[in-house]
Amino acid sequence: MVNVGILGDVSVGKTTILRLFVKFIEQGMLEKKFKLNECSIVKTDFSGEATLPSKSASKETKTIHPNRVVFQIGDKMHTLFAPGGDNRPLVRMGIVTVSRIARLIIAVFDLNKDLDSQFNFYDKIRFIPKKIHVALNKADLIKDLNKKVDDYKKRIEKYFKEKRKIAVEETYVTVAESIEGFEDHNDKCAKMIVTLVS
Ligand SMILES: Nc1nc2c(ncn2[C@@H]2O[C@H](COP(=O)(O)OP(=O)(O)OP(=O)(O)O)[C@@H](O)[C@H]2O)c(=O)[nH]1
Ligand SMILES: [Mg+2]
Repeated sequence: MVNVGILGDVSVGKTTILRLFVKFIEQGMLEKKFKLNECSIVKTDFSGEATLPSKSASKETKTIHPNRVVFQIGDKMHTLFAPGGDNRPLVRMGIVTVSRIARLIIAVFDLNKDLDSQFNFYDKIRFIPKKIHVALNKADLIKDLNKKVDDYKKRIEKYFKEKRKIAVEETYVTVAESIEGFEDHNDKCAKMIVTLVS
């Protein structure tokens, strides 16, 4: 049983990563693509998702209470937790809880957003395991992807090493949203989770 915490600043795509993974399992894609034993969803909880009052017409939702997906590969059960990234006290409670109960952490970054504001999110979390994994998400929105990935990867590793004494074990470049032409990056996103729990 592995608990995986998916953390990151607001709107980087944590909930979308969870939904993509659920879709992969429900459509039998995990077994097919990664030659795994039988995979199944045990339980999902997306009830902490809410459309917040906002001035814009956007229908985008935010995670208030952590989303949770319990799944099984073969006879092993695992749980993914994705708290919201917002700064509201109620949302922050979820972040603190998840950062303490998860043995494995995926720190998700939005490649299309400035890095310093995203580091700010981690500055506020006291406890993070000494080794983490990084997902650079929204790769579909970036033109010169290799250059951007190199730059973000270096700066993220430096931030965690120097400021937090945390080692980045692996960096994955992902697209969590189902977007035509980026199926390979969807696969990488699902593979990241499979690799972590294996
Ligand atoms: N283009 C693109 N959009 C994405 C990707 N992943 C997520 N999004 C979009 O980004 C927005 C925020 O996604 P969420 O999954 O709700 O982000 P979150 O990190 O869970 O947000 P909070 O829980 O509120 O912190 C949504 O409009 C998603 O459709 C991606 O890989 N590419
Ligand atoms: Mg969310």
